Amino acid sequence: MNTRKTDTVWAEPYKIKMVELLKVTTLEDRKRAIKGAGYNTFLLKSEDVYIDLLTDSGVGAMSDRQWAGMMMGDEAYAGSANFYHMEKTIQDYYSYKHIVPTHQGRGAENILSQILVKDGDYVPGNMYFTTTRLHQELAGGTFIDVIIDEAHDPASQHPFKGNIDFAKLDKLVADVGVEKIPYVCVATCVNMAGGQPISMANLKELRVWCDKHKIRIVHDMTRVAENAYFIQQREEGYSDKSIAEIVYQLCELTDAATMSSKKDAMVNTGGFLAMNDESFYEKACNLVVVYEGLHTYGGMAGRDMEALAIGITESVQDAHMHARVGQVEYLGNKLRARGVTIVEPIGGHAVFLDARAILPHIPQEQYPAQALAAALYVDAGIRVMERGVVSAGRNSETGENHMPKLELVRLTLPRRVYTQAHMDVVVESVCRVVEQAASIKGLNFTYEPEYLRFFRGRFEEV
Ligand code: PM9
Repeated sequence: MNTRKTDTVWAEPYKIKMVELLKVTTLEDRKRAIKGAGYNTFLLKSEDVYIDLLTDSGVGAMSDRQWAGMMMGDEAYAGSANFYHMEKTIQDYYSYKHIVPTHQGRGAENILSQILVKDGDYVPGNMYFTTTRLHQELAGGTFIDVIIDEAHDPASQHPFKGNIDFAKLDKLVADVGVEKIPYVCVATCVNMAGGQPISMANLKELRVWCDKHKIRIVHDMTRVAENAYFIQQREEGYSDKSIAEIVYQLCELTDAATMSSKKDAMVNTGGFLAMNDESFYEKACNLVVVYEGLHTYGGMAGRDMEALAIGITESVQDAHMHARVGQVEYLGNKLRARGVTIVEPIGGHAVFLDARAILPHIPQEQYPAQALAAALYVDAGIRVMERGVVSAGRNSETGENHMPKLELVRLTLPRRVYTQAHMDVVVESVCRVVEQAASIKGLNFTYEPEYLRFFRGRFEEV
């Protein structure tokens, strides 16, 4: 089945074979749970959650084919048959020649940064991602944001908010020189911008720019298929191309990639570093055995590599992606129609609430998005995630808080997991919380971890 711009119906191209029962909690239970979790939704127990929209990472529903593949796991220490199947699938669908498996995306980021980033380097990218930037910094680099300004404006309707601003790249070259720029990091469907795509035209222009300056392009391809869907729907000249063709073209324009397969590719764990360059591959093989495992498993079980190979083929099906993004749009459109301020346009993996607009009485120093995420959990047991000043962390040199323009709460949809009725429950709960927004209080840290503080930080009400 093929889907094109004109199709408005996005019914799921699958039926449900097994279900997982949910626990319903009381308001008192939830108040107790969020206080015990220090107002951090990452510290809640999953059994206390009704609808879990914390993340789309590792929480998708695998297909019967993927589960069948799990039974074909070849758990040999070296040379597992599943590795070769996965390697061939990545080469065929994503174009990269060499593949180094890792336990998840940040494993690939660690190896990449250790090989390519030197002390004093600058790594430009289309907006930061938490783990990606940290690995660049730990390797001695400094992240430089070169995304277009529209990406920092939640109300902007720009169809490709993930685009690179070449004036910002040129300025960086003029300021520090090309020798201090090991690569440009390009994410497809930029997570922290609200799941916003980069256009093919912008990536082609980047290819020309990077060839001119002899700088590599490293692709964070965690949500490449969602990006391809938006290109098919929005960009001139792509409406007749399949998602699979667009995904391949996007990857072909880049030199290397890091992948967290827990998202697009619908497996519970896994990732990889991929590249075309032989000597880079040799260095990555040297490091993967230190940090992850042998180069033919890199921290993944054989069965997980098999499920990943199958998941990649399912992730690029047009009907799958139409239903996937269709469900996110269903939720976003309903919230917008009820007057809730969300990031525009609606993204690929999540609907993002604009916490600044919803809680104007809470200053950014009191973590409005963190407070809104906690309040949403208390209302109906729906778990979401802060994506604002807490996630942004501190400047590694000055120790000052990064103060991002985007102060957001992310309602992230796991793939193939929840129904339209669940989305309706979410809409009702968000609207209730927004109506009572004036009663939500700001937060202060009571414990702030050194790295990636949003995962384990604890708070109290102001
Ligand atoms: N993303 C997410 O929920 C899970 C961890 S942060 C809460 O959005 C990108 C664009 C990601 C990403 C993870 C990683 C790291 C890299 N790039 O989590 O290590 O969205 O597999 O991947 C999360 P791993």
